[in-house]
Amino acid sequence: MKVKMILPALTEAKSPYFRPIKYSLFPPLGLATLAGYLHADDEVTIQDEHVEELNLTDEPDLVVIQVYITSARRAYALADHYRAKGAHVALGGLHVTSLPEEAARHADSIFLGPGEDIWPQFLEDFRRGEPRPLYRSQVRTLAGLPPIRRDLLKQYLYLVPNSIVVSRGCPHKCDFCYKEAFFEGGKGFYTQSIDMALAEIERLPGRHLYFLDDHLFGNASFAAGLFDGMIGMGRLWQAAGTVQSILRPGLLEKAVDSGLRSLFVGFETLNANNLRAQQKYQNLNKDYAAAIQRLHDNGVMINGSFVFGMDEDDENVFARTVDWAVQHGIETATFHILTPYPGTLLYKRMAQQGRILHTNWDQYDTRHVVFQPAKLTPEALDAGYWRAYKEFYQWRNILRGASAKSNLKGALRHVAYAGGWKKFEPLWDWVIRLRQVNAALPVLESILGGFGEQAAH
Ligand code: B12
Ligand code: SF4
Repeated sequence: MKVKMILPALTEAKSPYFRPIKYSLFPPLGLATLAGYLHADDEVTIQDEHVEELNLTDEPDLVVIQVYITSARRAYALADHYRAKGAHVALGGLHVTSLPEEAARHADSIFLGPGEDIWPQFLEDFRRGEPRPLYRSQVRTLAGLPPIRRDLLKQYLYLVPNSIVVSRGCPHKCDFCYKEAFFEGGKGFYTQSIDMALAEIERLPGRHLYFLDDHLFGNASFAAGLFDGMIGMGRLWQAAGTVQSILRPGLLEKAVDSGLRSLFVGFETLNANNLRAQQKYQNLNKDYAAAIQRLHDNGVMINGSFVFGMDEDDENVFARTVDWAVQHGIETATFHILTPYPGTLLYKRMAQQGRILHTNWDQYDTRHVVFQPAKLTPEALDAGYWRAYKEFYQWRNILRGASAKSNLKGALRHVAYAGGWKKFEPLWDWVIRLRQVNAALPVLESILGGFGEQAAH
């Protein structure tokens, strides 16, 4: 059987919003996971439109497309193309789960929720000639997951080929998050066994790892066991975690001992009423400054995530947030415009209040205003968002952030990481065009490793 798996690029691929370095970070791990269930004699290709031109002249029997909200329009065009050629088209992923009726118009089979139970079931039906139009995930487990087909990924096209996921979902329920919609009807948070996760890590070459788990620290005993098992492996790794988990005594230290060097932290907002409204209770009354201090004392750099446009946000929120982040020496920041993804509680609330401005999914990318803010105009929110990025990454502020570090090595690392990510984008574009992005991995490893120095802890 000939199987073609596609990760379409967001529809704005040719627009100024397409940042080659951002989209050359991680290979399509979800598709490689699904490919693990195919037979050894199936002919399989995975194509990722973020990093390569798609070949659309082939004649596969089965086409599998992963659909995100911002790539939905492109995904549907590709689906229509292959259906016209007679292929069976399977659509799955977050957007299909949120809006199954929309996706079903372009597919022979649609898949709701994670793929580990429904995908093998579909493959059996398909091989028997009896595929169903709809599969809905119910059994949530990562036990017995076949090895991920990393051999099908063009690793050299990515800065971070070693991305890894050892859990699914998250124990929390923030109302703007995709998570509740995607995991509806079953468990919303579950992990692999520690042994299985360690075996997967052992299989990955080199030093650097990036855990893409929503909340790697979400199950403290799993995380502690994992980190204990990784001590001595010589890894350098990055991941995402919550303020709450950073403050938990002991866990962060284990993570650092096993190679944690940079953490994406969802601060989201500095306003407690916003946190309450978004049901982000795990951040409420948590000492953000203490969490930052703990990370920095342990030699861990921070990518702070902030969301603009919540109901308490007014014209002051942008400058206040940037100033706070710089003052606390946060190395890199990711700003988002609040985005009500369909299927989320936030979307329902906004729709009930008549505040959804349009449903052009191309613009649901956290860089466009798609709803009516409470204390700002859409134009002011848009302008403030871009201003925040510009100001945070001004050299003046990068240097000010670096000066918050207690030693020269820390300050240099701050400048190299923040500057390397945002200030050298034309250089990144050039490296990507030469298809040499993976060659920059040793530079990233050197910065993460504190230029060869162990973390302070
Ligand atoms: C890595 C990542 C990226 C990477 C790479 C994406 C990739 N290679 O898959 C990059 C940097 C390119 C990226 C870009 C963007 N991302 Co992103 N990204 C992620 C992240 C952190 C991890 C994805 C991942 O690898 N998961 C692990 C694998 C194993 O799971 P999976 O991919 O979901 O696949 C499973 C299921 O979805 C399902 N499945 C998927 N497809 C199919 C198909 C079939 C047929 C079947 C049966 C099953 C199935 O089965 C798989 C196994 O269970 C997620 C957060 C998350 N937890 O998912 C955000 C996330 C997907 N990104 C998001 C967003 C908003 C974006 C951007 C718009 C950001 C931006 N402003 O540019 C762009 C849009 C990209 C696009 N093409 O449109 C949102 C998506 C919201 C939505 N409703 O679609 C998420 C959920 C983050 C968030 N919490 O808001 N992203
Ligand atoms: S903590 Fe993060 S991943 Fe978990 S529900 Fe909230 S936003 Fe989603």
